[in-house]
Amino acid sequence: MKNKFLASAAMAVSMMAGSAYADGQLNLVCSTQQDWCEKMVAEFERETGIDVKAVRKSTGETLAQVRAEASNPKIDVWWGGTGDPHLQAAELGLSAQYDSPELGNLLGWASNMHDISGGRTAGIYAGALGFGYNTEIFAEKGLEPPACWSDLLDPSYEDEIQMSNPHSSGTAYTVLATMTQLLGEDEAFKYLASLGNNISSYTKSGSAPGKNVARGEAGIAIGFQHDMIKLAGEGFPIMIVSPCEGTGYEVGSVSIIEGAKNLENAQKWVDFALSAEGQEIGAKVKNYQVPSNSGAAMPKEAPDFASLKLIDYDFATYGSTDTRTKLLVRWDEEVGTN
Ligand code: S7P
Repeated sequence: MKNKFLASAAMAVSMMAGSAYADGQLNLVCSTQQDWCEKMVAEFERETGIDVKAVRKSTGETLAQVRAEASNPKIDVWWGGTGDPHLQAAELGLSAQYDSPELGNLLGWASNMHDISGGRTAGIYAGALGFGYNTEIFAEKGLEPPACWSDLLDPSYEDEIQMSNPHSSGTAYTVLATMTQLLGEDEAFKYLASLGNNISSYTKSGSAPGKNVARGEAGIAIGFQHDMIKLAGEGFPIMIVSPCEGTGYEVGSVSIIEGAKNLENAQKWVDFALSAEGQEIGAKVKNYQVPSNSGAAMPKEAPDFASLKLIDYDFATYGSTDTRTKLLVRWDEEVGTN
């Protein structure tokens, strides 16, 4: 792998000498945590000599930018973030088809994203939804820890819960899609509207509720378990719960943007992001998603998917424009944000 990137770097440098300066650049949007984005960029730049301009944005926000810039894309590659908006980008022709040589090394749930998107995205990691509660706040207020999605409706949790906004956040859209798959659409919206009584804030980013709960600004966060495991590992008083009814999960994905100005460099990024070496960078900065490359080491802190009660998440349906649009419109009409 390393030699391949070194060879690519040499090629990029020689092309830069004789042609466009853009051959040595890459414009990246990361929808992962900032620390993972920075470390990936540093390693990729070191391996390839390509100069990466990176910015971190939530998943829904990135999809909105990619849609707005369709006729003149500013982003070359979109790395990370929940798979549904990547699938929607693929369906809308906003991402480019690419068959990385690493595809054969991916686990089935990750290559499935490539298959259902017509080759326009691929899975890089998986993460399961759950909740985290602040053990100090719970002890102080004498609250009972939640075990199930249904427990979150308990009036004792009034204004104690935070989740993100499904328009900006892929995490919250995964919650919306998960509840729809668990309860059926009408019941899911009844549930989410009741849950709204206990929500103190709908944040823009999916990882913000966990961070706020860790700092004692709220009692319960709904989000990805790996984000809250990281906070617990850093010493914050947060306990992670996997809901008793079962839970949904994401397949974090990577997509090259259609019309990317630095296409070859974008392909090199995808190869790196799908490689075992590239995926092992996450755990070095305490990001504990499950890697999609079968050769990548599993972080020991990652939730054990085999022991979780996971729903059979229907990515083709919940990543489609029709379903995503319908659920988000219904969210605005029946839940909204406060
Ligand atoms: O923090 C990592 C992570 O949980 O964030 C991604 C998320 O979609 C991006 O945040 P938004 O919810 O704000 O869109 C996940 O893919 C990833 O596991």
